[in-house]
Amino acid sequence: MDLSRLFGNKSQRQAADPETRPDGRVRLPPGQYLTRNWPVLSYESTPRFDAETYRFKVWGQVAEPFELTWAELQALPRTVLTADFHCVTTWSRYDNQWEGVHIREIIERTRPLDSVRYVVAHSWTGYTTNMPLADLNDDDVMIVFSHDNAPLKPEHGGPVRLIVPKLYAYKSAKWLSGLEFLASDLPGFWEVRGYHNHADPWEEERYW
Ligand SMILES: Nc1nc2c(c(=O)[nH]1)N[C@H]1C(S)=C(S)[C@@H](COP(=O)(O)O)O[C@H]1N2
Ligand SMILES: [Mo]
Repeated sequence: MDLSRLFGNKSQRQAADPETRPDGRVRLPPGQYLTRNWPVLSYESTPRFDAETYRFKVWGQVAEPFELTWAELQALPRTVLTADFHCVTTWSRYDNQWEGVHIREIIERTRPLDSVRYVVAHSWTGYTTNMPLADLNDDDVMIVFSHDNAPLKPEHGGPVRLIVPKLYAYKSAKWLSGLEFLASDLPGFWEVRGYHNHADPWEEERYW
């Protein structure tokens, strides 16, 4: 009898549901549960988007501050990436397929000065969220326009949001309008209201 058909062999199990990540951490961070649907969490109501007036701004302590129109932002090189998403309210959603502009496309163009340690992501609603430059400047961080092969829905931050998979999702600003590079830290919307300043899911950095 072929037991692997009953239980699956190890490599098949890992392919279907890997329990550890390449960095050795468990896939599901402590205290999280897995959901297959995608909850909406916004403090503000879903804003309208105007492609004519939209600008993506990059400023602060950078060699080249810049401003892109919607068409210019759309025209940057595109990347597709699959990543897990972890909300501080304890749901996690695996294998989200994101398409958009890799963060390094922005960082290479703006060239943060050596003094930069932090970045604030801004939404056109006024929402902000802060993180160390080192957490933003990572292989899996993107400015995305689509999710699982469909345009990003307005309530999920469409048509453009930030995705920082390795931190709790409040760092993934919806309705992204810009990035501000700073030498010192500037806590954002939730960070001044009791959410942890750093938000590493594997350290359960949820609240103060
Ligand atoms: N502009 C804005 N971005 C935001 C939020 C918000 O309230 N406003 N909520 C954050 C939080 S707490 C989470 S969990 C995720 C939720 O993203 P989703 O609604 O697409 O699931 O968006 C983050 N980005
Ligand atoms: Mo959240």
